[in-house]
Amino acid sequence: GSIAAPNTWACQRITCLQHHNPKLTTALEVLEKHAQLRDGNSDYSRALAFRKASCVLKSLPHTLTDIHQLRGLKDIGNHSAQVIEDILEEGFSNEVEEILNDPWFIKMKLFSSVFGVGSAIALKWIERGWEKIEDAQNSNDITSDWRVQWGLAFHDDLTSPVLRQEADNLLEVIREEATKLLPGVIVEIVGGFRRGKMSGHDADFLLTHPDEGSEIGLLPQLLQRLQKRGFLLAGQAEKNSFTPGVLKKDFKLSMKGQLDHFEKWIGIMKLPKSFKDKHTDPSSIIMPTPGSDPIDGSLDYQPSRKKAKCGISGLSPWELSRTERAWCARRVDLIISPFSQYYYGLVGWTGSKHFNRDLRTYSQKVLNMKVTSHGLFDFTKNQSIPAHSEKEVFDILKLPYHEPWQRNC
Ligand code: 8DG
Ligand code: MN
Ligand code: MN
Repeated sequence: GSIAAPNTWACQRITCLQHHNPKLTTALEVLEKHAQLRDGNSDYSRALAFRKASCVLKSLPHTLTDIHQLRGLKDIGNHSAQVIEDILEEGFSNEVEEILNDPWFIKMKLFSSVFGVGSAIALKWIERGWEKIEDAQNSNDITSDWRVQWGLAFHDDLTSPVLRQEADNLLEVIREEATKLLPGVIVEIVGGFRRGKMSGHDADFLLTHPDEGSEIGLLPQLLQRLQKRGFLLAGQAEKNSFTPGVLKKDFKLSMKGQLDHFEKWIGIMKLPKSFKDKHTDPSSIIMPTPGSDPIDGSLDYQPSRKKAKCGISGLSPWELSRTERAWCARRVDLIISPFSQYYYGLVGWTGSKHFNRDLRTYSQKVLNMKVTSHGLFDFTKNQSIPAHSEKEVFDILKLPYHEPWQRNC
């Protein structure tokens, strides 16, 4: 018989990292990735359909054996159902196998694995006839985007998974430095690590302080301290662009993608290789030269040419990446939230991305509320509603509270 949908929305279901249908979800996520790369930013709908189906399978309490068990579930579209059926019956899906062997897909995946490269740039590189990362690395005519320059130079480092232990050690360093600047500061690991992942593509940290306003000015000072200790490789700070007016507009227009208005630093840090081991004492770490001060005294490092020299080492990103070094380049996001927005920010930056997306759609359609990383607006009551804990965010949204590790859809 069919399994009654336990709940209609992904944000109402429990979805853990470990589940009973990895073979099926891996296949569906290949199709999702393929759709993302093919349609770019212009059309999420195909990719979303595969993600929704994969998400249902992740929340099942057993291994699916018969497609009829999914009958009637709104999140299983025809295309996904067909693929699931093929795999259940044949052990594999032709469509998925073809994609995995498709040279275009393989190249698109490879190129979009570079920091700063999305499907549009990846496509351009393929059109130039490039096949390997080295083709882009060797070209002296590439985009001036600092992310792509560093992303290419440190591609090997940046595509090796960031370990939980590295994030934990970095958390200690950030907490230590931030607390010196602002006693009482709250620093949380967010993103995949907060959801219990053991590795990730970056480490995300959310900072706030209960005394609203005291967090202003923290980020530049924190970055300066991290730079002094040799942790910064390259990055870009963004100012807080939040105003109540902006929020109202966001509430009306539904914020585009994942973008929010928090002050943040998006960058690449140098983490000692010893951070991968348990027994480092992060508080004693000062990074060694060369390249310990590459940022030219400025917190934004955006070289305009590939051969741009950096800092006292005078090396280009590429040369720096080739030096004998005791550190690994790692993607890091630092986000600063005013305390009044913190719990919404915490839910938003914990994710998963699909959980957030589902949460927004659910809030809008079921509750006539708009939720973002900055707050929540109730259109029926025509007022915004503050939250003083993560649990309160769920309460306001009439959802059962789920721990971060249960939000892995
Ligand atoms: P991973 O790094 O382990 O691979 O996965 P992740 O930690 O879940 O993904 P992420 O790309 O690091 O994003 C972390 C969460 O932050 C994700 O759920 C989406 C959320 N998020 C926001 N605002 C923004 C934003 O402006 N940019 C990005 N990239 N993510 C945002 O709430
Ligand atoms: Mn992350
Ligand atoms: Mn991130």
